[in-house]
Amino acid sequence: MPDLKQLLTAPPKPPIWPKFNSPLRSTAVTARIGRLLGIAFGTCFVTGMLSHYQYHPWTWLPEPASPALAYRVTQGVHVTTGIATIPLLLVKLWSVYPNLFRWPPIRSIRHALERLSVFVLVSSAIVQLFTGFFNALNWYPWPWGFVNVHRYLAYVVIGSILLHLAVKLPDIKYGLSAKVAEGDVLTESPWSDNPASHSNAGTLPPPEPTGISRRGVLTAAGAGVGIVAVTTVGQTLTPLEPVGLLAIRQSPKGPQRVPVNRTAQQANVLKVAKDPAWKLDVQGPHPFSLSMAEVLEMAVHETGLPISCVEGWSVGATWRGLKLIDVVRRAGGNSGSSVRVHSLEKVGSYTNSVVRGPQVSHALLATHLNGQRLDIDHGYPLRLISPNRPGVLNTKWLNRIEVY
Ligand code: HEM
Ligand SMILES: Nc1nc2c(c(=O)[nH]1)N[C@H]1C(S)=C(S)[C@@H](COP(=O)(O)O)O[C@H]1N2
Ligand SMILES: [Mo]
Repeated sequence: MPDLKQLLTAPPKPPIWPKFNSPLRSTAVTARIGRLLGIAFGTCFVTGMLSHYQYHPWTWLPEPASPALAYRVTQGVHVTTGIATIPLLLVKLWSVYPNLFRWPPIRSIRHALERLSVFVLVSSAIVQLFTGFFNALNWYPWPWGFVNVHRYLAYVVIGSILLHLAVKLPDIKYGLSAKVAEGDVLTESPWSDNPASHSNAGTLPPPEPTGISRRGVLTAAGAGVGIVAVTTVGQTLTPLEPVGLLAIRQSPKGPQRVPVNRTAQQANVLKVAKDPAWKLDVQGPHPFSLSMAEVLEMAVHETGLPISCVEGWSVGATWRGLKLIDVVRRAGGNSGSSVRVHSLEKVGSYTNSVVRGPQVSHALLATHLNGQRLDIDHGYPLRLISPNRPGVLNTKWLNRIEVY
């Protein structure tokens, strides 16, 4: 491979060039933070793919109905680990950013490619974490749709992490085996052209720490992550609600102690949902319809199920209503049928959803929430609620059901 260094003999270093002498930065510190970061990104990736699957389950493998809390747990873990990863990423970048200032900036084609892969990794990770964070805070000013970009970026992030691990393996091995208080320090000493040999490993005496120690850096990073996690997870782990500073949507903040994703007014259903002539139309081999009085008469089944929003908040609640499977059977279907429930809401992505597989036998058409007739914002007069189902698929303001 032609060597760039031979082509352009290293230009002189600019007269003003930053110096980095902090003994706090070292391969041992970076490798430990990197290990945590890898675990966090891996967890985000796996739980994110689960969320994607539950949003769009395969026909041949419909989502299971149990454990009922699974989506609450996996999506809560996704958003909490994701947000808690932000301080960790910042510390990781702090620990390595002097590498940006090594001279000359590019030494060979191989080195240039390695720099490019680091650039892709860092930029995709930053965009992923920050857009995810703001989306979970319900503030999304970017012009591109969140879900698809977030998923494709996830492939880029995970791919570039794997490449990064492969390239840095020797450094990682060295860093994890070195004691935090000892080991090399990241200085201005020349970076080896050969990434397989560690730059400073063992060539420098351990520096005398000044002020905060390397252990202190790791402890501070851990504390930062812990504080962010604890103040976020309150949006899904009810006992931590009181400290949920970053958890903007919590159960006390909506009617009947459940947050509201979109109100009846926003969905433009205020009038139709209150229409006294409302009825539930059921289509299938034997179509029929139920009046409000008939629906309420059948609404004797009670169950405890959470609303688990894809955006990370969730809250447990008690629901009363009629069993979907009873309606399906009366229409001539059975537990193997598929069902599409339709909302009075007519535009947007919430107008209907499909129930399939085990959920058909477990879903409830709810009329009551936490002991009261459904609030208009929670889907009055009738809404779907099903175990282990993303909140977004628990359609509100139902008026029609198709059994097929
Ligand atoms: C601050 C960090 C993060 C936050 C707050 C966050 C938040 C979210 C939210 C709210 C969703 C649901 C989107 C929806 O269906 O409306 C989601 C889905 C997802 N997330 Fe994240 N995320 C973060 C980081 C990550 C990371 C680091 C990865 C992977 C490396 C990742 C991978 C995914 C995937 C694959 C999905 C499924 C997308 C789909 O349904 O097609 N996320 N995330
Ligand atoms: N018709 C309709 N159904 C809907 C929505 C909606 O906007 N319109 N929001 C969904 C989302 S994203 C969630 S998280 C839950 C929230 O239910 P809640 O508002 O009763 O808490 O309802 C789901 N069902
Ligand atoms: Mo949601």
